[in-house]
Amino acid sequence: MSVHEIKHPLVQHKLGLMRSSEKSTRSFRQLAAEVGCLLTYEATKDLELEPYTMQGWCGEIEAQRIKGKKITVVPILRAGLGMLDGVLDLVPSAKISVVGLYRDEETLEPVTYFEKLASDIESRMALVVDPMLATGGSMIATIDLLKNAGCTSIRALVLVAAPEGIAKVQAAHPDVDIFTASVDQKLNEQGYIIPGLGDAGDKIFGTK
Ligand code: U5P
Repeated sequence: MSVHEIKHPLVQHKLGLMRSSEKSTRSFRQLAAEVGCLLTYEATKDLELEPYTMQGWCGEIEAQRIKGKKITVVPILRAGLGMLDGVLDLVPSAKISVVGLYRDEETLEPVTYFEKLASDIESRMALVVDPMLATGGSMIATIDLLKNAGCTSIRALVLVAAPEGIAKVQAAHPDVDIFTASVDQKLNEQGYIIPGLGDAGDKIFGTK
């Protein structure tokens, strides 16, 4: 497994804007979708293609299309919804598998309260989206759930990741690649990423 820290200037510029304590809900939400879109571009660059023929303007031509079943995007409720529109901008016919987890504020352990997965999950690539990979608990629980349902191809897309969370996901699921705009310094005692973005869910939904 590997961690892909996307150094593209657009990604770094947009992430920098998101870190400002001055950002409005509207602007933070828009940037979360935009960075989500750019991470999707990177995370899908090795999708397998297959040739097919069709009628073009000058007769029969050969073109390429993505092979296999459509991707499923897996937003982890609720913050993951903030990246969903950006991902769908690039893969508009993806199926959406929603997973609801909350973090127990005492134990920091994830608790599943909602799960509705796309059909034929075993033959789809899953792009799990959550703005923050902090302790890694939510991501590991979601990957566990997807694997239990038969999914074998999983990638994680997170705006910001903490080294502690990356190490945990790597240990639990070495086959899952992580795509992120930044590997930040560390977690604080409350499980927040430093410098991070603060509470991404609150910022996306304007609940603070
Ligand atoms: N979270 C934040 N900001 C942080 C750390 C965590 O918003 O600095 C939230 C995210 O909403 C994410 C969840 O969904 O906690 C991930 O936490 P964890 O399970 O990786 O610890």
